[in-house]
Amino acid sequence: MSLLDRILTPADLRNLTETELPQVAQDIRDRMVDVISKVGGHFAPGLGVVELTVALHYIFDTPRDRLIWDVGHQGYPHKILTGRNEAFPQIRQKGGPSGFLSRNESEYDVFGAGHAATSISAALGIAAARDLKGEAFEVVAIIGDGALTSGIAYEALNNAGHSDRDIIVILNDNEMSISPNVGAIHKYLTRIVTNPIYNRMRDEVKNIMSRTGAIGDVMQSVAIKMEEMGKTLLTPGILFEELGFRYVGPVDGHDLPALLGTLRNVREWAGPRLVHVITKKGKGFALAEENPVVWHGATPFDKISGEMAKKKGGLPAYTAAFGKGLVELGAAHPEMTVITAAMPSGTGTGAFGDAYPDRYFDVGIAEGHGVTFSAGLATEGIVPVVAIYSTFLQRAYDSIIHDVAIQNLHVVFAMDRAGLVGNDGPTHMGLYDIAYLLAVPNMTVMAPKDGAEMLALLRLAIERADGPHSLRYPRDNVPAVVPALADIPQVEYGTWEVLRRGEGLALLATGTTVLPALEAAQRLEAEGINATVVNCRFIKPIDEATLAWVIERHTALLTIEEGTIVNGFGASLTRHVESARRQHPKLLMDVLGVPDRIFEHATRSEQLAEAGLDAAGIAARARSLAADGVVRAARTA
Ligand SMILES: Cc1ncc(C[n+]2csc(CCOP(=O)(O)OP(=O)(O)O)c2C)c(N)n1
Ligand SMILES: [Mg+2]
Repeated sequence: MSLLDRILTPADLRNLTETELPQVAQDIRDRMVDVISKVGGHFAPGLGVVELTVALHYIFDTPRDRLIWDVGHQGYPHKILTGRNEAFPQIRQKGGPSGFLSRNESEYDVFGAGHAATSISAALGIAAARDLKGEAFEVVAIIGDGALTSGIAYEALNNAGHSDRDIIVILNDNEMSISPNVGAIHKYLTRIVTNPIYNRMRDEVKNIMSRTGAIGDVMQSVAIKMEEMGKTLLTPGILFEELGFRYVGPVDGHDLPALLGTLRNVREWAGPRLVHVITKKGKGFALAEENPVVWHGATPFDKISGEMAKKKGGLPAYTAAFGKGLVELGAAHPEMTVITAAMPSGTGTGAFGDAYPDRYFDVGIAEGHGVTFSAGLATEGIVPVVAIYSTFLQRAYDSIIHDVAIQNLHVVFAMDRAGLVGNDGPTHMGLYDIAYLLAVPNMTVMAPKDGAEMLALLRLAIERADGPHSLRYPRDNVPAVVPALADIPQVEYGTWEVLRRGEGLALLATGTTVLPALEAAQRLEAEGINATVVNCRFIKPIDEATLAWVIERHTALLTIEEGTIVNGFGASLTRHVESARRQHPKLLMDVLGVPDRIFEHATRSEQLAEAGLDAAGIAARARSLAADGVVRAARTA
């Protein structure tokens, strides 16, 4: 039995001696390598915080003391130590532990996460609640250097430093976001860590302080002055000190005795405290240490060779097809730029950055800033393509309305991971963008049915210099080979595409649901239902001429979308259909989309089936609409 096997809760960990803790850390690493090599998941982030996690649960009295992990992708060691080691092999799979933190899952997951930079705000709220209730426990936020590129973290530091509340922030600095970290704060942190002068001179000031104790008052007051000066000039964390935090560090995050000693001290202090911990992303797995970008998240891999499982099927991901298309478009359009919010690899835009470094901007985990920055570019006639996942673009909603739409600026929004996202679960779902973008005046909202159409719509959005445009595509492989851009036909603005002409029933499908709708129509044909299928690639504006034809020629309409059923394509089309109802009083309409509830992690196909958005689900819904008799009656009329 390993030491880890004996730890069912952190209380068991706290019963061990300090000298046993390095072995616990080793056991956790072995467990992580073992499980993630089989099932995949976030890898390098967790490996980097093994000692930190052990030390935190050892020194703090969890769950009474509250640990609030930022993002949660580094939370695997925390899960292993807090009662979820046995279930760990089911991580990110249906019914297993979530890949992030979730309050439903464990009392040790104090605050759910998935998006970056919420930890300090949440911790401050918890500390304020504690003080209101007159309780006593420690509140500890653990935030990465990448998350510290997000404005929310500064709003929280600003508020917390001023508040004087008891709150501890652990800055887990591994000099990496998913990609190498960016920005001035990142440079500042690096200077703290790498500049030996800072550290040496601080030690000397301390030395003088301790010696003068024996020499006398005069020298002491001189020394205090020196310390003040020294603090201003030399204290490495002066930025945090000036914000009202007591700064401690840098501390080696893989040196357990150093971590334990520091945390033990810091725990005793009061007020806002920040501990700067230096870690190595991927620590303990050589390949992940060498290439933490690739090993940020891993697919199943061979433990020895490190070879990751290749994708089946041969067709590229939408992400890759998009990245390739961007490079082709960049050659034809020197005015075009690409903006990423810390996701060069996730969005596939890194290739554009390699080809045109001057026209590529990584703004950090700062989606709101990225959008307003793009609006600035657009005012000068530069064309920004803002590539942000559907879920993260939620962070930029005011910038979209206030900075882009009201000024009707030509900004192109490319949203990867739109729709059901699979194993990342509820925090990463791209289910809301249709609803939130439809509400924005001037915004063109587009959803391609496949990779070729994605590039055609992207080209259209770049060339059509008239206001904001958005397009959404899924976390999936393209359904068919994507030709070179020159061989992809132009799409005329605002037009739908009638893919199949039937009678009675019309399936009005958008984006990823178009091909499954076609398949559903084929299934229905065998049952005597001959459905029309329309590719509604423009969700806004709608193709009024084609819609009029559909209403004229059919008696039942079913809209289909891979987005929340609330205020989506179907809901917006209802308005148009209702105004035609006076001429067509018997027109039936039904709306199919993702039900209005939280979807937990599972594979994307499991989620599509659950939402009734695969071919079988679409056929079932269409069948029941047809069964209302109207369609058959129309067919025989
Ligand atoms: C708002 C938001 N944008 C983007 C992401 C995607 N993302 C997940 S982890 C990460 C990097 C975080 O870096 P850091 O906080 O330093 O953690 P590390 O992986 O280095 O431990 C990014 C960009 C996110 N989770 N949330
Ligand atoms: Mg980092």
